[in-house]
Amino acid sequence: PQTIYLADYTPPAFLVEKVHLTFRLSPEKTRVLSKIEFRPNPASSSRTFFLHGENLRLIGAKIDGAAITPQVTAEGLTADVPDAPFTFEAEVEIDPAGNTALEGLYMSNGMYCTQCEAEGFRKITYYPDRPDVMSVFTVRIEGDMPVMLSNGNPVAEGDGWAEWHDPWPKPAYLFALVAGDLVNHADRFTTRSGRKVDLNIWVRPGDEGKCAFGMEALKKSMTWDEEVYGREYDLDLFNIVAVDDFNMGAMENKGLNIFNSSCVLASPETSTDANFERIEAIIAHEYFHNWTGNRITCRDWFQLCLKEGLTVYRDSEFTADMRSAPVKRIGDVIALRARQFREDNGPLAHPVRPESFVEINNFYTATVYEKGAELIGMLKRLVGDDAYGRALDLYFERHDGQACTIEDWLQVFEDATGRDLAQFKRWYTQAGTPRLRVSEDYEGGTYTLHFEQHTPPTPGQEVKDPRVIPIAVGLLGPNGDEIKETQLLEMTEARQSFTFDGLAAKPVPSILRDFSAPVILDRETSNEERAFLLAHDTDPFNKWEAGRALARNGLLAMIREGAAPDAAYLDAVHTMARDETLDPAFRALAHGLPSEDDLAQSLHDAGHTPDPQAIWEALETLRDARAVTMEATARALYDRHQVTAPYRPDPEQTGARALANAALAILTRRDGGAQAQAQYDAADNMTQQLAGLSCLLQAGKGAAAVQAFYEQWQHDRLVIDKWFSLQILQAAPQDTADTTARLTEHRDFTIRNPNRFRATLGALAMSPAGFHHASGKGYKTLADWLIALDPLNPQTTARMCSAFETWRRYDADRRALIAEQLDRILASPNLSRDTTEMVSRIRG
Ligand code: HT7
Ligand code: ZN
Repeated sequence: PQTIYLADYTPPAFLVEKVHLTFRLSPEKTRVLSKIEFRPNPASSSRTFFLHGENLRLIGAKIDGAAITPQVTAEGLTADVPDAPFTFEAEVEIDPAGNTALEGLYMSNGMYCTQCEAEGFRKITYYPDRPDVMSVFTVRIEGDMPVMLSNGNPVAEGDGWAEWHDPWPKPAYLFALVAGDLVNHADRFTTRSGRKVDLNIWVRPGDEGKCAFGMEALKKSMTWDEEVYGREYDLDLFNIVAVDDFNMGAMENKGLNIFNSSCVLASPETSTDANFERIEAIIAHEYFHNWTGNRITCRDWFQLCLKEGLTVYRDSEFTADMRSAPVKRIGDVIALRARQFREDNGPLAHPVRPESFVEINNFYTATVYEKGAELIGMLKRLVGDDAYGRALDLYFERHDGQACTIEDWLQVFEDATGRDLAQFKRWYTQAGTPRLRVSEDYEGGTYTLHFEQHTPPTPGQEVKDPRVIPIAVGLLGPNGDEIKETQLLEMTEARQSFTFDGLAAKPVPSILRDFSAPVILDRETSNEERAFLLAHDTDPFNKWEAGRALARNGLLAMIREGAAPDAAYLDAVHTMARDETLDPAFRALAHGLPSEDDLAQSLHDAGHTPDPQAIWEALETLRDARAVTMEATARALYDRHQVTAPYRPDPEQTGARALANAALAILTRRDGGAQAQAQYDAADNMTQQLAGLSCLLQAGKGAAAVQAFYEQWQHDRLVIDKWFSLQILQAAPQDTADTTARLTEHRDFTIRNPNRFRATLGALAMSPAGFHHASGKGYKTLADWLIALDPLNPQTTARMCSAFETWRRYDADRRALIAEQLDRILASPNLSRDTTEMVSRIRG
């Protein structure tokens, strides 16, 4: 397959003024008629006319009304065209019902729906399918569907047809069409300048009772973007549609967002607190794209982080404002380390702005999204809040309606602040997580922190230059008081020292507060100091981090040396649990232990070969020891934090339930599941019911509840996804692969629905001890199913191959078993470009 390089970018030869599309819908033979007004691009010297197009049956084409016979290949068409504005027309036939890849126009439960990002529009008709070609779309839909939607505003409708017009020029990846038997949950929003906007969430009949939360989230997002970024909505209508078969979470098509139903439908009985929070964040994310992505889009797909990093950053700010900022930050860092640090550390490492790709769908990664968002957070820290506001205003003013690059983005910051960002740009171009070694000395009242940065090699990038790293530091006195408030140190050299004068005693440093940069801090320190920071640090992130480090160190000693559970950790976590001045949500987070994958990476970093079974056993031993120490406290916490008010997915109730459920997990190790059964039986919401079921499975007492749960919820596909996942996640390591295989034979398992596939095979991949079981059956089960899925849905297959990305950490036997499966996948006939690229990169 062909590799595409950023360095090869050239502007489009032709621009599109207007496009008119007519869809004659039919499940297997939809006709798409296009009329496209082209003009030569003055910024291009090329006059080669090429339109992308894949899997299209060309019926006919015309230029300025005269029939032509273009040259057609598997990638698109070329034709001779005038060196002046002209109209191109084409009629093509496509097969939505046969489209299992869920890109382009496809069918989901009898409903037509599209997914065009990144390069799906070329599966609908011939078009310059690149984000720097922006045009005004008019769309006519003909069919016998009760509801037929497209972007923008409805202009006319009749019996069996509807016409839509979107006044905002957009790239083809933001095109959308939906047609089906849908019902809407409607509302209205008035923008601050007085525009009245109709809001709808369109769902399958029966789901209308699960839309209210999403609608509130949408209105909150619209208000927040006005208040915080001064951005108003720009159409009279905003539609959201829920779709069951969808490759990712949601899509920000102009005025017609399409959502995976799992990311919009919510009710207390069927959704957990975590689901509610995620739905709120995704609705916000897609809405915020209207400005950061749609009004200002990307010049090419290498610039994906321009819209995704910024929009993730904006949605995390939104959640921090709506809920608890520290809890959001800690959750984000847990996710960043679990997904992005893992990626940066392995064969799939790539810069936030990659320089080449084979299949762009493989670059919708944690690095582009989450590290991309961290870069925005660092920029804001470096320039300050006011300057950030000025830079964003300038960005919107200067680039509205344009397709931009990271250079444009950084230029705006340079112009708004006068700062030179040449060094900062390395964050976009260099892959890998910098490691920051810290040492200290104290003499005559002066305390010095010495830092040394180093970024290990990543594929294709052996040597890295030093980056600018914003390091937020505070100092605590020996009695625990804060003696120096947080200040931002700007590290620009490979090695750099910073001094603090006038100190009466050697302080305890709190370094990288609020996780001020996405780096790994290497600092030799004692458990006493970690316990001290856990007790006294005023920075919530570093307080949590201290507890996490204490737990990790104790676990590593258990795994490596067979040590007993660390008394300092048990004591500290117990004290913290009883501290009623602390937010319950924070305490629940502080009860979480490092993940199996996190421990495997720590062992690998320290030069040890991780044994997944030993890691799992150490965690179990520590949890058992904690249950002995904390039994009475867990009982008290459980009782004190029961929510008696009617269910609300707000931060207060969510925090209380999280802490009570953390206590329940502890209690279950002492009472054999009695309390969990009582909670399961009494639960009137999914958060409580699922926590009860999870504890029962953990205790080996889940059989009856698993059956009852299925019978209660078999009509609800999103709840049944949870049922599939939980049984796999809670299986003992030796049973994980067999449980997965058994569930793939269940009548409700289907390879065609990405949510169900991920709920099942994704759960296997997310259970390290089971997935890496020495027998190799975890690897084989996953590989079998990836091979089966690839011909149907390459995008989801390729994404799920990342389960194997850490394979070089493991022992020779496991490496051989994994290599065998990777080679087997690679040898599959007609393997997709997506999966070929991913597996080849992983295999190395
Ligand atoms: N911009 C979207 C990314 C996307 C996508 C979404 C759904 C299905 C396939 C997709 N390919 C790329 C989602 C977002 O970041 O908001
Ligand atoms: Zn996005």
